[in-house]
Amino acid sequence: MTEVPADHPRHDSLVTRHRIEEGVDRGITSRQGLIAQGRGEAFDYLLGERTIESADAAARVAAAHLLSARHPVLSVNGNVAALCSAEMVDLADAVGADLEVNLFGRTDERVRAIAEHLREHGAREVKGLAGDARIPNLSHERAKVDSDGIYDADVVLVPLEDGDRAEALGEMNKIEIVIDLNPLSRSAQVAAVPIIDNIIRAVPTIARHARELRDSGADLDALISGFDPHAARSAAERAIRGSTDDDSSRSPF
Ligand code: PTJ
Repeated sequence: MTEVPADHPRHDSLVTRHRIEEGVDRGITSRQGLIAQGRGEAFDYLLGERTIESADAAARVAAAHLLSARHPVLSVNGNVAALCSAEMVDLADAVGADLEVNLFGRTDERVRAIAEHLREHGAREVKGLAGDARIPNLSHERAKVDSDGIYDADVVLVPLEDGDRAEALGEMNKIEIVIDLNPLSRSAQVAAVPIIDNIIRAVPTIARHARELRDSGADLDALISGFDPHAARSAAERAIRGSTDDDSSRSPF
């Protein structure tokens, strides 16, 4: 890897790119994942590479959903594994969720490589290898899920996919939490809780909120019922467009 000087103005973004490249070299991330990274990076640049107030609020509501769930599952694809395996394992621990590998470009070899990578980062059990159930009305490989994993879940974290799975999961009456830097992505548009933020920042933020909410005995139902996903998406879109209408002026609550 080319050394990136710590004082380079785009240091963090360049290091992140290298992690995706490394993921491709290790057979974890798909080559399409390089393109997805570029799309995300452009939106993050426009957001100012920061967690806006509405995304932090959405992350808190996501934590409340995960803590209240009967069976929460965190879905992991090739980009998520390359960027934040340790953080996903930590979040799963914080909320008592399962981790499940679910891929658009699914091969058994890549599912195994990602599961192994998650175990190297502390995961005890990783689902997704069985693929013994299908999400109805989806024709591609992301439909393949574990019957005792995403298929059974009531709350699913769906990061980094601009696609139709989130809608299909909604049709199964599951609550979807989506992390995506693009507020107009199909997944963010149908999410019960869209978190418009970089996954690198969002996952530790959800875990921090989860631990705070759990320790303080906060009223999770009140937090959940007061959330407006449309307002959260609009606030992010205004922040990206650089509107003078500041993000903080319209709360998602
Ligand atoms: O590993 P696989 O085979 O399941 O494939 C995964 C990818 C990501 C290649 C696949 O799901 C895909 O093609 O995704 P898209 O359609 O490019 O969508 C990715 C979405 O994630 C886009 O809306 C990006 O803006 C967003 N995104 C990319 N990087 C980040 C991000 N959002 C948050 N944080 C990021 N770091």
